[in-house]
Amino acid sequence: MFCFQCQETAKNTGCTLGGVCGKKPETANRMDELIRQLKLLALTRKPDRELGLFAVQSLFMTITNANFDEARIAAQLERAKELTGPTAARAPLGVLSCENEDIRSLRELLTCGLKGIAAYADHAAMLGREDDAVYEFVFRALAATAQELSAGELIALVLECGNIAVKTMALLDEANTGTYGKPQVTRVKTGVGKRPGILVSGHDLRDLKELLEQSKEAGIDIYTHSEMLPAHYYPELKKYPHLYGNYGNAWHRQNSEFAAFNGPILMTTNCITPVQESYRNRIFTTGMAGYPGIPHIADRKDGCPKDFSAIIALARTCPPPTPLEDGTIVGGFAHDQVLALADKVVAAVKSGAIKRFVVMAGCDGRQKTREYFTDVASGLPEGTVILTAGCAKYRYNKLPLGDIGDIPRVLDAGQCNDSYSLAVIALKLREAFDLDDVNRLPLSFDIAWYEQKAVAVLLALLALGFRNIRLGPTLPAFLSPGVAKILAETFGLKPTAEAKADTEAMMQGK
Ligand code: FS2
Ligand code: SF4
Repeated sequence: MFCFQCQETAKNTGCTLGGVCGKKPETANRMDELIRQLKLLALTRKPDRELGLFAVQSLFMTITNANFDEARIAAQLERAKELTGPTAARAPLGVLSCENEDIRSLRELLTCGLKGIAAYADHAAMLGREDDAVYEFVFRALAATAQELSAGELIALVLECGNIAVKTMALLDEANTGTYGKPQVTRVKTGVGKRPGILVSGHDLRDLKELLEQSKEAGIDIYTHSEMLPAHYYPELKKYPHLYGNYGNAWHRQNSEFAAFNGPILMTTNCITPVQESYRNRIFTTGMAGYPGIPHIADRKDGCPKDFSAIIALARTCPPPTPLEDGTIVGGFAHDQVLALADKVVAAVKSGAIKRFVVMAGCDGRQKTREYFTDVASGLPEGTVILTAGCAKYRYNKLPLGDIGDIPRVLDAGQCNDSYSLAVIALKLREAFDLDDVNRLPLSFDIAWYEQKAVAVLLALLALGFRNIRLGPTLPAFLSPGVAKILAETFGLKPTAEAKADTEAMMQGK
C-alpha cells in the first residue's frame, strides 16, 4: 500500500505497512483499485445523475476514516467495473507510477480536492440537491489525472476544483438550510440526562433527522458527537426535545468517550477510529461509512426513511451515559445569524473593540502538535474574534474566552462544510467596509487540516481570493517542494510555525 492523503500519514511521507488511521494494506489497495476504476469510468462515459452520484459516493468511501470495510469497497469496485463496461483505454496507473514529482503532486492535490467535494455533494444529494456541473467536473478531473497533462493544465484544474468546491458547499448550505431552517444561536448542553441515549456522529443531518423522528416516543435521548454538534443549531432538528445535548469532543477521543456513553453509537460518516471491544457490540454505521463486522443500517429505498429500529431497541436496554462534563457550548453563527449582527460587528470594528477576526476552521487530530491551535486561541488578544467551523473547534470551544459586547469571541458556524459560511461572512464584511480586496479586511486564516474535505475547503478559499492562509500542523505530504513553492508564491500559503510568533504576526496582518 501507499497512502499519503491525510495529515497524519506516517513520518509525513506516506503509510506503507498499514495506515496510522488503522486502514489495512488490503483495504488501501482495494481503495486504490476503486479510484483507478473511477478514472477509467470517467475516461469512458459522461456522467448522468446515476453515474455522478455513484462516482461521488465511491470517492467519499475512500476518504480518511470513512470506510474500513474491504467487502463494501470490493462491491463498489465491481459495480464500477459494470458501469464502465468494456473499454479499450489503457488502465490508469497508481499514485507512485508518475515519476515527475510535481505532476504527481498536482494529480493528488486534485484527487484529494475531489474527494472533499464528493463528500459534500453526497450530503446535498441525500437532501435532494444535485448539480450536473459538479458531476461533470468530477468526471473531467478524474479523467485528467489519468492523462498526460502539463503542470500548467493541472494547476488550472486545481483552481477550478476550488470553484467547484465553493459551488458544492453553497449547494449543501442551501440543502441544509432549505430542509432544516437557518441555523440559530443556540446553547447546547454538554452534560447528560437520566435516560438511555443514542450517540450520533459524522456529518449526515438526514440520518439524524430520521432517527429523531423514529425515537421520539421511545423514552430515550439523542446526543450528538464531534461534527454532529451543529445539528442543534437547526430549527427543524432542535425542535425535538429529546435531542438532549453534545457528548464528548472531536473524533480522535472516541475510544474513551464511546466506552463511557454506555448506549448505541451511530456513525453516519467519518471519522471512525478502529473499533474497541468496550463498545463493539453497540456501534453501527450507515451511508458511506463502514467497518468490518459492525452492523450497517441499509440505505433508503423508494423514498422511505432508513430503519433505525434496531438501534432504538438496543438503546432501551442500555444504562444512561456516564457524565464527562456539565456545561454548555454556544454556536449557530452561520452566515445568516452573523449578518443579522452585521451592524454591531461593523460598529465594533470601527470603534476598535474588534481588532481582528481569525478564521480557525478545519479538522482536529490526535497529534500533540495540535496544541498549537489551543495556544493560538488562548494567546490571541481580547479584541479578536475567532470564526470557526469543523471539528477543529474542539481545541478552543470550551475555553473561557468571553465576549466582546454581546458578541462571543468564538463564533461557531457549524461543520467543516460550513467554512463556506465563514467565506460568505468575510465577503459581506468586505462590502460593508467598501473594500476592493477581501485581503484588506482585518482578517487572518489559521486553518487546521486532517482529511480531504479540508483540502477542498482550502482550494475553495483560494478560489474566492483569500490569501496568506496558514495551514497546519504540517503541510500535506502530497505537496512536492515545487508545488508548495507555487502555492506560497501565488497565494501566500504558508505552514503554521510557533504559536506565539504566529499570533503576533497575524495581529500585524502578516
Ligand atoms: Fe473532523 Fe473528521 Fe469534518 Fe473531517 S470529524 S476531521 O472528517 O470532516 O472535520
Ligand atoms: Fe495513512 Fe492517512 Fe492514508 Fe490512513 S488515510 S493510510 S493515516 S495517509
